Amino acid sequence: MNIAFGHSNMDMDCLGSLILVKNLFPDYRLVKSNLIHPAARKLYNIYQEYFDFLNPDDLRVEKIEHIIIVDTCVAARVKEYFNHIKTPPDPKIKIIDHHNLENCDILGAQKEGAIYGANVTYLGKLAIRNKITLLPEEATIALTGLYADTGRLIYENVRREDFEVSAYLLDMGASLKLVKAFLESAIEDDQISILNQLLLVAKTKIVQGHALLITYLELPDNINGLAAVVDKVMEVENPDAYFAFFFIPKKNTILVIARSQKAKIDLHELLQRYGGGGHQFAASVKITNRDGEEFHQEFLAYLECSLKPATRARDIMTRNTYTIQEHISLRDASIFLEQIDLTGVPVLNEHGGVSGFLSLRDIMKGRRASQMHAPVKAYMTRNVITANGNITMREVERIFYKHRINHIPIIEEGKLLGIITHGNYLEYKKHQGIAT
Ligand SMILES: [Mn+2]
Repeated sequence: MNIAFGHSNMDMDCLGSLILVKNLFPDYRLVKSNLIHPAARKLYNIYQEYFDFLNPDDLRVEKIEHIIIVDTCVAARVKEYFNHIKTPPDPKIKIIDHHNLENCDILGAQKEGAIYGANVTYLGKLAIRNKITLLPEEATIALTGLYADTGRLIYENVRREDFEVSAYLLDMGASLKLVKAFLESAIEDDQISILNQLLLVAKTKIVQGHALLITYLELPDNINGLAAVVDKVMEVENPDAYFAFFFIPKKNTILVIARSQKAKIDLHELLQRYGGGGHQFAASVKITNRDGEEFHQEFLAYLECSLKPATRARDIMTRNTYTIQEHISLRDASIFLEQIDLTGVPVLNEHGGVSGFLSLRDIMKGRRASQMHAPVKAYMTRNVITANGNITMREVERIFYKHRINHIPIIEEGKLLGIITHGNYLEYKKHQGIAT
């Protein structure tokens, strides 16, 4: 007999991969894990008949010849299956995984895969190549897995192949409405009550220029799905980072769940000090035998001294910015802007102070009025919105949005220090994280 399985605690990408294995390798039976990830339960419950799963227990009486393992290459994550497989004979093992296969510790296995956003993508590419036709239900299962692992095709791990396979799955009849329904974490009544309480007690604290959201809540008992509630609060409040403290006196435990969307706030690194961890943008830690309020205060003090300072306007601005004098003609100014390939420049008066801003839009006005000989002074925008080099990126964003401008001259002590363009801002944003 030949079998295929994914990792223990099967998630959506794992289920999506298995449904493709079933189509690609029809002489393999799928084996289910005894554990299904909470986020994947709805998908699993509705579609279980399409997998026709064996239980690990069923393997005891079988002679296993070939095994395909999907979505992991780590022995500890497939231990539950091997506990039920008789040896000898030693089965031939093939691993199909989208993680770094150098970390593989399953000995003697044949390995294949590629670093794509989802494991579904690698198998989907095989399905395209082999002209496999899927049932619409199977395509929906696979696309749910692909979307789950790629954050709906927006995480940093996404490759063009993820889009290609998404298109193939849509062609096979995948329903985006159903995919959306499976991805949305159903929030239960007790989670909604916690969500309301968190929003009520939430406080924003500026630490090293970062806007941190802090909540502290005492709970009578453990509640499932707190992480999903924290994600919702993050979505609503949109802070740079969020630290949620839950104190459960009955259990003598404190749970800290943290989310970040800034590269400078590395949560894994921050929470390691207390024995926690996770990822750069999502991490948690459980503390026992400490008073909740006391630990909460200690942790805030720890943040004050361990957070790296936020990026400021002066860190990302363009220095040595071009300027023009207010007395030159619009015609000369227009030629100058063309030469330096910019859409606007600060205008300086005879004392070297910024007296206005001249953009292509201002020049257009002069051109329409046949006033190209007029001095810049006559058509420039006065009352320029400027800022100090100390402002945070959040403030930069707010100024761009509120005043609908494309440039912010950065001025200190009356002197022009540099300028922030949309380009500078977008370059900064490109290197930040996506909070999930
Ligand atoms: Mn995966």
